[in-house]
Amino acid sequence: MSKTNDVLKNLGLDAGALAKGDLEVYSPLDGAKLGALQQHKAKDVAPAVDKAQAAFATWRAVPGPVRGEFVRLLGEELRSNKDDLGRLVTLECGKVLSEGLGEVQEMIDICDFAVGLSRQLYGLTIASERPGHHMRETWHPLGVIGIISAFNFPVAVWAWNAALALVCGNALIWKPSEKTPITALACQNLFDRAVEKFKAAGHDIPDNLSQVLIGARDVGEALADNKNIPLVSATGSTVMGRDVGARVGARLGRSLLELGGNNAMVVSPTADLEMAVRAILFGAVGTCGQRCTSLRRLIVHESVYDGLVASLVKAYGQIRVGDPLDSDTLVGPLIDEAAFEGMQDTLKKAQAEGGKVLVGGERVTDNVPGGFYVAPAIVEMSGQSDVVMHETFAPILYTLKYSDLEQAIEMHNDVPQGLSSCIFTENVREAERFLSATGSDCGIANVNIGTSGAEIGGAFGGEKETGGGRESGSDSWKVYMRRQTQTVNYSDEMPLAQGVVFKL
Ligand code: UN1
Repeated sequence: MSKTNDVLKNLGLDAGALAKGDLEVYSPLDGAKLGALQQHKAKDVAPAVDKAQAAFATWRAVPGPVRGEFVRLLGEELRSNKDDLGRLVTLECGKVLSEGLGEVQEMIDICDFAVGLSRQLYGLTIASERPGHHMRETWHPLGVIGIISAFNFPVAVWAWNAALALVCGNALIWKPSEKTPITALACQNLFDRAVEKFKAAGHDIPDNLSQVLIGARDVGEALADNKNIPLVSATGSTVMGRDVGARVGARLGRSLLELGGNNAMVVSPTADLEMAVRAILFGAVGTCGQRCTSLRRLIVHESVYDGLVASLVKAYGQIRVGDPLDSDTLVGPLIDEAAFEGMQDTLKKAQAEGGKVLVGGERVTDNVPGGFYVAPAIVEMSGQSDVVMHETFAPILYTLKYSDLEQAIEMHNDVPQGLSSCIFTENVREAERFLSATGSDCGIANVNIGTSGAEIGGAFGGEKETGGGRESGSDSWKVYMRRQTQTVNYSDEMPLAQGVVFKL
C-alpha cells in the first residue's frame, strides 16, 4: 500500500471510495490523480440546510461549556492525527510539510481557544435610566453557518470558523475548494470521531451538526442565496467575495469575507536588515506565495535599497524548490497549471509596465512534468503600476523605493486591498506612526515581523477589498451569535424612557 493510501486510511478515507465521482482531484506535487469525488449540486443545498436547522434547534440549547467539551474532543482528534492530516494537506495543496503540520497546529490552537471561550461568551450589564429596571446584553446562537474555504488553507480556515461557531451553538455547512475536497472529508471524519467520543461520555449531540458539500460554484451560490443561513463566511478571491457578499446582502444576511491581500513591508533606514531578509523570505516565498498574507510589495528606503535587494537576490538563489515532503525544501509547487500561467502573465505585464525581473520566474521542472514548480521572482518597479495593484497568487515580490516615511505610508495604502502590513525599523517614532490612525490602513499591522504567519489569538482579516471580515481570535466570535438587548422591569411602576409621559 502506498504512503498516500496509509494516510487516507488513518483519516478514515478509502482510496477506492474516493474514485467514484466526477470531480477529479490532482496532487500539485506531480499531477497524480488523488481521487474523483462525487459532487453535490445546488439542489442539494436546501435539504442540507433543513438538516442543519434541525441540528441547530438542539445544539443551541446545550450549555456553552458542554459545547466546549465537544470542541475539546475535536481538538484531541486533531492532535492525535496531526501528522496524517498535515501530510494530506501537503499532498493536496502542495505546501511544505512543516507548513502542512503548522496548519493543523493552527486548527488545534483555535480549538483550545474556543474551549476557553465556551465559558466566556460574555455579555454586558447596562445602567438603565429608569428606576427598578435592569438592562443587559446577551449573546445567543445564530443558526446555520455556511463556510466557503479556499485551497491554500484547506483546513485551518474551516477550523477558525467551525470551532468558534460550534461553541457559539451553531450548525455548520462547509463547501471546501474544489481543489482540496479530500482534506475536508478527512476533517469531517475526525469530527465524526469526536461525536462518537462525546456520545460515549454520555452527552447528546444532534446528527448533521457539521456537513460537507463537495461541489463547484453553483453550490457556493446556493449557500449564499439560502435565506436560512444567517451567516456565510467566505475566504477566497475578491471576485468570489464580491459575488457572495452581493448575494448574501441581497437577502440581508450577514457575510464574513476574507478576500485578497496585497501585503507590503516598509523597510526603513534603521531596520535590522538581516532580520528583514529572513522575514521577507518567509513572507514572499513561503507557501509558494499562495497565502492571502503573502508579502507582495517591498517598500524600501533609498539609502538601504541597493544593499537589501542585492542580499535578497542572493538569498533567492539559495531557495530550495522541490518536493514539499522533503524536509530540506522551502518552496513546493504552485497549485496547478492555471496558477503557473497566471504567474507568467503577471511577469510579462510587469515587464511591459517597466518592471525589471531581478531573479526567478521560470519553471523549475525537477523532472516532474505534472508539477508546477517555479523559482520565486523579484521584480523591481519604479512605481505602483496596474499590475502591482492586483493580487497574483504566486511568489512574485515587487520592490519599490521611497525617500521619506510619509511617501512610504502613502504608497503602502495606495492599493485596493487592506489585509496585512509591516514595518522594519528600530525607530520608535516610525513604528508608532505606522501603527497609528494615520499609518497602515490594514487589518493587520506588524513591527519587525513579516506580513504572514499570524497567530490565532488576534482577529484576522482586512479592510477595503479584503472584505472587512474578522475571524479567529479576539472577539471575532460575536459574528457567530446574535446580540439581544434585554430590559427587565422589576419595579411596580411603568416609567417610560426619555421621560415620555403616556397616561390615559
Ligand atoms: C490565508 O492565507 O487565507 O497569517 C490564511 C497567516 C496564516 C493564515 C493565512 N495564519 O499567514
